Amino acid sequence: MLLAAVAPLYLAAVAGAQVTVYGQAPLWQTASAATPTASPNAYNDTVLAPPPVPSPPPTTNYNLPLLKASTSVANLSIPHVGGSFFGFSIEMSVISQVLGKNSSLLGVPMLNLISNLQERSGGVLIRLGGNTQEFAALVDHIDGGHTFAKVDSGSTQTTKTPAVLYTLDMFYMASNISSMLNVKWFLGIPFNDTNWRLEIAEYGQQILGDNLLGLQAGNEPDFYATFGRRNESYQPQDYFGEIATLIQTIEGNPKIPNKNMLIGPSVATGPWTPEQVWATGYIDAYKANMYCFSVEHYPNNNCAANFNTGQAIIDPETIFPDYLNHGGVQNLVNPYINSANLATAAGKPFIMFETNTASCGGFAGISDSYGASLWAIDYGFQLAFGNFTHALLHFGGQNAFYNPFTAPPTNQSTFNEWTLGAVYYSTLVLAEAFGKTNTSQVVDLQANAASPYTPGYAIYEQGTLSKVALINYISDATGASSLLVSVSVDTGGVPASVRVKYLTSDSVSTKANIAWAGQYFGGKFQVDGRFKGTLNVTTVNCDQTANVCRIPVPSPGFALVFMNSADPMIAESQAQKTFATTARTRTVNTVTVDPTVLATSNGHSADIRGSLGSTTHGSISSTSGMNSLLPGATVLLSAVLGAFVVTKGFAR
Ligand SMILES: *[C@@H]1O[C@H](CO)[C@@H](O)[C@H](O)[C@H]1NC(C)=O
Ligand SMILES: *[C@@H]1O[C@H](CO)[C@@H](O)[C@H](O)[C@H]1NC(C)=O
Ligand SMILES: *[C@@H]1O[C@H](CO)[C@@H](O)[C@H](O)[C@H]1NC(C)=O
Ligand SMILES: *[C@@H]1O[C@H](CO)[C@@H](O)[C@H](O)[C@H]1NC(C)=O
Ligand SMILES: *[C@@H]1O[C@H](CO)[C@@H](O)[C@H](O)[C@H]1NC(C)=O
Ligand SMILES: *[C@@H]1O[C@H](CO)[C@@H](O)[C@H](O)[C@H]1NC(C)=O
Ligand SMILES: *[C@@H]1O[C@H](CO)[C@@H](O)[C@H](O)[C@H]1NC(C)=O
Ligand SMILES: *[C@@H]1O[C@H](CO)[C@@H](O)[C@H](O)[C@H]1NC(C)=O
Ligand SMILES: *[C@@H]1O[C@H](CO)[C@@H](O)[C@H](O)[C@H]1NC(C)=O
Ligand SMILES: CC(=O)N[C@H]1CO[C@H](CO)[C@@H](O)[C@@H]1O
Repeated sequence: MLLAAVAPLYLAAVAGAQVTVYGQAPLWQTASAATPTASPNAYNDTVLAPPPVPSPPPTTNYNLPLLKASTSVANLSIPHVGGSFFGFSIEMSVISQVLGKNSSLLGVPMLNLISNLQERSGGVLIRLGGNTQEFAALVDHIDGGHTFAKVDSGSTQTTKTPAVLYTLDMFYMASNISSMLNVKWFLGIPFNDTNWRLEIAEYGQQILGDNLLGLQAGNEPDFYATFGRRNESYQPQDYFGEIATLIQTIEGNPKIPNKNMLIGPSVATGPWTPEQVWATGYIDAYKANMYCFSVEHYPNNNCAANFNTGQAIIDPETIFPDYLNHGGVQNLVNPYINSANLATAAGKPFIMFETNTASCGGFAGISDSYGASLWAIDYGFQLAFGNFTHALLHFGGQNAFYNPFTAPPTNQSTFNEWTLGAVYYSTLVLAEAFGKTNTSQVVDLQANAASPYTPGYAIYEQGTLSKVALINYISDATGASSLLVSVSVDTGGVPASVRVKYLTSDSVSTKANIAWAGQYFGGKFQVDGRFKGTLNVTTVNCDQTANVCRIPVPSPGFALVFMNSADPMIAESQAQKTFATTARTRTVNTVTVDPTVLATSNGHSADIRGSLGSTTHGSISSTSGMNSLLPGATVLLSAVLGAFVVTKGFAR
């Protein structure tokens, strides 16, 4: 497994706006020059069978009566959601696979993909961290021009984790990206040592300045005891006490001028609920020191398959339907609504700091499918409706199925380009839906008699009905399950016509053939981060006499209906700012990690079994969304590659 792997297409940023580009495959050289045989998960071709049409099927023609003014709408979310709602979370051990080898070799497709989001949202939030932040260590130098490397952390505990080594250049990478695009960053303070290693805070603030928004104070602390990072008695009160000493240490450190940008508690809702942390007085005690409050959660996990934990391996086909209905995302968000409203009352953002389709890398055929695009759209809207201010989709590198985008395997970097994940399209959709004003609000319309297969949302911007979002989770090539949604508006009625952008594909199972308003990025190894094809925005004429716009939604399908034909998002297509790729060099990656190091990292079977056996507290995940997906199962929750966790329980 490549760890400090090299992203293949690189951009060298030099002073000013001028850029020099390296590592681009010549445009005439097609991917067919080398069809890869070995297939890390990020490039896996598994295509599942779509679930059958539900029986009985939901009504296909339904009415959606809407209110024009936000003031009349019950249960509308807080009024400051923006197009940057979805951001990204990059596991510290795979930063070089996503952003680039170093600050002078940044991935060009990555820059283009972020540029497309910025064009719609005004800015993009990225977190560098995850479980691997806990043992990460700043070093003076790494050979070969590398910014990252890995070593065995030397821990003999069950949580043995390969330590990420990084140089100061990590901060310059982030800073260089922010000099080209409006990207704001989150970093994480390592919690393996309560004598507090604070270099990441010192240099982060010094080098990133205002582009650093916050510093995570603990990553899934509810699993620290499970992983052996703390002893068995570790409880929310102990975590509370550690934050007090952290704040005290920061107060006394002149190299950390901004003392009030912490982020917590980032519980996984595994052993602890957020409420157990709030019960310590956490919010009132620390809100002055916080940038935001946070949680992390995944709906399921694939640890058994990807890390050989000894648990039953889940067949993706059997759980695919769990991702293709609205109840799944409601169950994921409901446990956090109380917390979101507490954060709002404290005047702070509330962020889902790390999430995706499933921890331990996601599921083949699910995480990279059009079904996952629909699921992430529904989940994103539901999180915003539940008063989250942002959600960060996690990157796990080449061994994960769920990445929003992935560089090619390093040894193919001279001829293959990048691979887009289905959930990247969801980030584009939400960016357009919420727009640039940071005043959007969303409401779950409980559409179609609350049919779980046909959810709908209304988006209000600056107090007025702006857009309607319609999902059809049903795959039905016959067309019999296509929807015709009759939208009406109270005050003033419907406009003469509305514009509609569709996210299309053939079935929920497909992965390459996905398009947003007619445009796409291409299939595996075909992505340079720029849209291909022509923008196609559909006009639907409305019947103003009858006060109705009839919006078709294919099966499966997603439609974003723009109620105002002058909405600037209608014309959004390729970002104006692109990063061209015109030159070529071979980059040879020499940093690899001994597979046995990873095998003994905190995801390994023996370790997981060991901690399962010794976990004595926790097991409270009955409130988690995962429960609805995995009734009766023993569940492993949480992060990515080599990072997880355990909640016992759910015995039938
Ligand atoms: C790339 O590396 C993988 C794993 O080492 C190997 O199986 C594959 O053949 C290599 N591909 C090329 C084109 O060298
Ligand atoms: C794709 O992933 C599935 C599930 O992990 C695996 O069984 C299959 O072998 C993979 N395919 C390739 C070509 O690696
Ligand atoms: C508002 O939320 C409450 C509580 O969840 C629910 O009972 C009610 O039906 C919702 N009202 C509307 C109009 O959606
Ligand atoms: C979100 O916050 C708004 C404003 O405080 C509130 O009216 C609404 O009920 C909250 N939503 C939920 C789901 O609690
Ligand atoms: C909206 O929020 C984003 C991200 O927080 C920020 O980059 C952007 O400048 C904001 N836009 C406005 C108009 O305030
Ligand atoms: C924490 O991690 C660092 C870097 O891997 C290591 O040097 C240090 O010894 C660790 N501290 C403890 C208390 O384990
Ligand atoms: C980045 O890597 C390239 C290629 O190895 C090297 O030439 C360059 O000096 C490195 N840049 C930094 C800032 O380390
Ligand atoms: C667990 O760790 C805490 C804090 O270091 C310590 O006070 C306590 O005695 C330890 N408990 C056990 C059972 O080792
Ligand atoms: C534009 O999109 C609509 C809706 O998906 C489709 O029916 C139509 O064929 C598309 N037009 C073109 C030129 O692709
Ligand atoms: C704007 C910025 O942060 N530029 C940095 C890009 O990275 C180089 C190191 O490779 C730094 O020297 C620059 O300061």
